[in-house]
Amino acid sequence: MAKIMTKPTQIWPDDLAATYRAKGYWRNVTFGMWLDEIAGRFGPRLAMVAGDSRMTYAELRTEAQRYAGGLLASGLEPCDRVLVQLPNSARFLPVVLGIMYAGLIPVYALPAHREREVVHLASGSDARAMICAARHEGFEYAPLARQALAACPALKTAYHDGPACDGVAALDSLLSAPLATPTPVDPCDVAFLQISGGTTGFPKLIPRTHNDYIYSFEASAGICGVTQDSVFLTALPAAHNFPMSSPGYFGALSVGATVVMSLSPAPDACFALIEAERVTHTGLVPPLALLWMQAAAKTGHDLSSLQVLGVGGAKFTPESAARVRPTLGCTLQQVFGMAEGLVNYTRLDDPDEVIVNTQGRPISPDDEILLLREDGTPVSEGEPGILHTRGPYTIRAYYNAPEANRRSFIEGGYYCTGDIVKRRPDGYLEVQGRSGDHINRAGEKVSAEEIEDHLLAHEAVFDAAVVAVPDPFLGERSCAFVVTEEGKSVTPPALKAFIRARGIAEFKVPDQIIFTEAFETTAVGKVDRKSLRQILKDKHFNKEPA
Ligand code: J2J
Repeated sequence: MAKIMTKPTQIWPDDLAATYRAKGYWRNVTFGMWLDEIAGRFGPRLAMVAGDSRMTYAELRTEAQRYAGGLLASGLEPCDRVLVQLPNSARFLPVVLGIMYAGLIPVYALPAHREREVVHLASGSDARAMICAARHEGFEYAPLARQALAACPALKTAYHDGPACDGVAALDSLLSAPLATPTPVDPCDVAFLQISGGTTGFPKLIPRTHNDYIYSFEASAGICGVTQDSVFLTALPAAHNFPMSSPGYFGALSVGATVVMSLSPAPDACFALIEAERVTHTGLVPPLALLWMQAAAKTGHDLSSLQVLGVGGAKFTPESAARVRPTLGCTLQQVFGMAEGLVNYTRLDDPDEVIVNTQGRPISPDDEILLLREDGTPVSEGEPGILHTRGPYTIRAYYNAPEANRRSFIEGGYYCTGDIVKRRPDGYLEVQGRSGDHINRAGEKVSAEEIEDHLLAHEAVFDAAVVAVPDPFLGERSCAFVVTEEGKSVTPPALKAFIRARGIAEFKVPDQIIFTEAFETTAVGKVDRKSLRQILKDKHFNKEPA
C-alpha cells in the first residue's frame, strides 16, 4: 500500500497572521522569489567564497536554477522533500537554494549524522531524494546513502558530490537547463524542515515557512549590523539554524554582503580566511569562542577586519564574554536562539554590562514571552521561569509529531522552550538553566533518552541513565550511568564501540561511562527518569566529597 504523504504545514491563527502581515513582518516572498530579488539587486557583487570557488549573486542564482531544473527533470514534484547532508562547501548554497527554487523542501541533516539519524530524517520526512558530500573529514558518504536508500522506501535517488558509483548518482548530473522562474508556492507554505535539538528520543522536524524565516534573517541582518560591505564567515556547520539565520549566510545575502564558507570552525582555518577575505561577522558556540580567544593571542594572522562575533547555542559565561573584545578586538553579540524560532540578541550599541551579562532580547516587538513556573503559573517579576514564546517566526507545531506537540505547545500556541530564564526590568533575558533532559555538548543538543535507548540495546546493560555534566571545554559533556545485567559485564570502550557501531553521530557517544550497582528507588518504588538523572548527578558530581 502506498504510504500517504502529508505535506508539511505551519499555521498561525488568522488574527495573528493578519497582524504579522499588517506590520510588514511577512513580506509574502518565497525563497525562490527572494533569490531572484537578491540576484536582481546585487547581481555582479561577490556572493560566496568557498574553497577555490567565488560566485557573484548572478552566478549563484544561475547555479541554483540549474540544480532546480535538474531536480524537476528527475521527476521530483513541488513539495517533495530532499534530504541535504552537505558540509560548508561550495555546493551547499547553490544546492539548497536550487531545491527551494524548484518548490521542493530541503531537510537539513548534519555532516556528523550517521545511518540512524539519516534514516530517521529521511523516513520521517518522506524524503524522495538525498544529496550528500562524497567525503568530509575522512568519512565516505556513498555507503551511508546506500543504507538510507535500502531503509527508506520513499527515497528513490541519492546524489553525492563525486562520480556516480554503485547506486549513488553524481550531483553534477543534476546540473541541467536552468529553471527560468521559481516554482510558484505559497509564502505561507513550509520552505524547509530543520531538526530540533530535542530532549526526547530522535530529533523532531521543524517546519519553517518562507514568510516567517525570511523575516527572521532579514530582521537579524539589521540587528547584527550586516550591510553590503560586510563579509560573513560560516564557521559552524551550515545546516544549523544559527549560522543559517542569526544573522547567518541568509541574513548576509539579504543585504548584498559576501558569505565565506569554512569547512572547519578551527582557528587555523578560520583565521586564514578572516585575513584573506577581510571577514567582518561570524558566529560561534562558546567552546569555539574560547578556543579562538586562546589562539588569537598567538596568531600571526591579521584579524583586525572582524567587527562582530555572535556567540550562542549554549551559555557564554560573563567571564568569557568580557574577554572577547580584549582578545579578538571586536564587539560581542550574545545570541540566544532556537531552530523552533525565537532569537534574542544583545544589541551592538548596548552597554558592556548588558552584552556581558545577558543573552539579549527578542528580534521582534511581537515576540511574546511567558515565564512560567513548573505548575504553569506565571512567575513574579524578576523570578526565573520556564520560557514559553510565540510570535511571527516561532513554530506552532512540529511536523507529524502529535505527542511532542502536546508536550511542547501550551494553550495560546506558546512553544515551551524548556529553558529557565530570568527577565530583567530592561527586558533582557538571562538564561539560567533548563528543565529538559538533554546535554548541550558544545552547542550540539544530545537527548539523554536517545542515548539511553542505545545503551539499553546492549545485552549486558540492564539499565542506563545519561546526564549532563559541566565540562570546562565543552560546556557540558555526557555521562552515562550503567547498571549491568547480573553475571554480565562490559567495559566502557566496548560499550562506546557498540554505540558507535549502531550508526549515530560521534557527538552522541557518551563522553564518560560510570558503572553503578543499582539505581535509586524511593519508598514508593521507582523514581521517574528525570528525578533519577538528577539524583545520580547530585550523588556523583554535585556533592562535596565526604
Ligand atoms: C544559553 N543557551 C542557549 C545561549 C541557545 C541562534 C543561536 C543559537 C541557536 C541554537 C539558534 C543559547 N545561552 N546564548 O537556533 O538561531 C540553547 C537553549 C535553546 C537551545 C536551542 C539560533 N542559545 N541555547 O542553539 O535549536 O537551550 O538553536 O533552547 O540548536 O539552545 O538549540 P538550537
